[in-house]
Amino acid sequence: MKMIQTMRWYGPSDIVGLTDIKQAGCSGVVTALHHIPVGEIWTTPEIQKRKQEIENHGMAWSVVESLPVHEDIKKRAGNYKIWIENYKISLANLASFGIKVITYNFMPVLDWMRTNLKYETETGALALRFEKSAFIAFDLFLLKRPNASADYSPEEIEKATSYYNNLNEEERKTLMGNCLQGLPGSKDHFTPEQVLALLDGFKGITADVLKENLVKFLSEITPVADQYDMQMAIHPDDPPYPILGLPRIMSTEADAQYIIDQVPAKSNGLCFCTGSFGARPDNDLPGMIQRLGSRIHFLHLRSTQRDEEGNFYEANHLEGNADMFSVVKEAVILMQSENRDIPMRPDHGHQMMDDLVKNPYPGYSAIGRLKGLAELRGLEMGIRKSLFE
Ligand code: DNO
Repeated sequence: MKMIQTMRWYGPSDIVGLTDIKQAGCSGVVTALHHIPVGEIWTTPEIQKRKQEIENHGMAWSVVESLPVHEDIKKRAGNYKIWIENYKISLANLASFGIKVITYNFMPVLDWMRTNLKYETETGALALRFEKSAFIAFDLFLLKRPNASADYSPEEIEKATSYYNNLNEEERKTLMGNCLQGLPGSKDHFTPEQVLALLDGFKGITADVLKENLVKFLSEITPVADQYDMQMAIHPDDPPYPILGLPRIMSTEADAQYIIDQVPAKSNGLCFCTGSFGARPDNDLPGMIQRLGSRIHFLHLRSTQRDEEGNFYEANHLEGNADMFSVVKEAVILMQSENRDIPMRPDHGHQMMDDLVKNPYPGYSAIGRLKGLAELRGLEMGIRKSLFE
């Protein structure tokens, strides 16, 4: 049994194309119909067209990432019933083409968050970084979220203030742009006004409410996913703790266990992202694979390097805080014991060499990801052969 090697492709506008992904040695592609507005139905002609494009390059559309969940569903407000019905139709449409692993997340308003998209590592390659003071400075002085200061300690505010005072105009603009990145796959940015309005819509949605709304959503869609033998894969929160006063509910092993216990449907499972879960020191990644194993439908392999203050950057795939040897070993044992292949993608990569003169989606460089994939693939082969051959 083997990890199915894939890379994410953002579709025709992605400067890292299908020929690149094929040359990287992938058999599968992870993509989404990013041009369809969140909530609308993914129609069969659109799915078929995308699938055909991938197959024309000799690969399979292995995983959808993401079939996004409309904000109304997270709040159970507005037209959420329509969006849920649409979601079910999109699932059935995807299943009719044999596309059955579906990634999504339940992070309100924003997807992943980084303060620096060009953090220089010691080799000169650029990595993504989350720096607490920078983020707090964004929240207090650029976004100007009402009452934001109540969320931080006086020391944190003092550090963020001096961080901000040391930035020049250009650096402030860059920080603002980094924090207001739009959804994955879009090169548009949110405006501060848009984000403030969206945040306002989540007033009164506590972590408990959001959790219950996720459980209700899963109870509604998993019968369809089960019927077509699909695998739902929730992506953990990134970073795995509350930001901008918004609740985050998929940050720990207990969070994952909770939704599995509440919705035991066979299709209900995880996108096990070692970068996101691994940004918290209390998440025991290899142990989580042992305990959540049968629910892991998709692997994102990446490692973060944390410091004591809660800052982190994305390290080389085999370095940083994630014990990638043990992670891959547990994944190999899991696949062998359950007699199944699990799709995997090297999550993100540094911007390096020729990537530096191009403008890839943040984290989705060609060479940096290829390096990560090559290292992970070698690690897997070594472990598999030493254990089973
Ligand atoms: C970032 C990604 C996330 C992920 C979504 C899944 O690079 O890992 O954007 O795709 O959260 O829904």
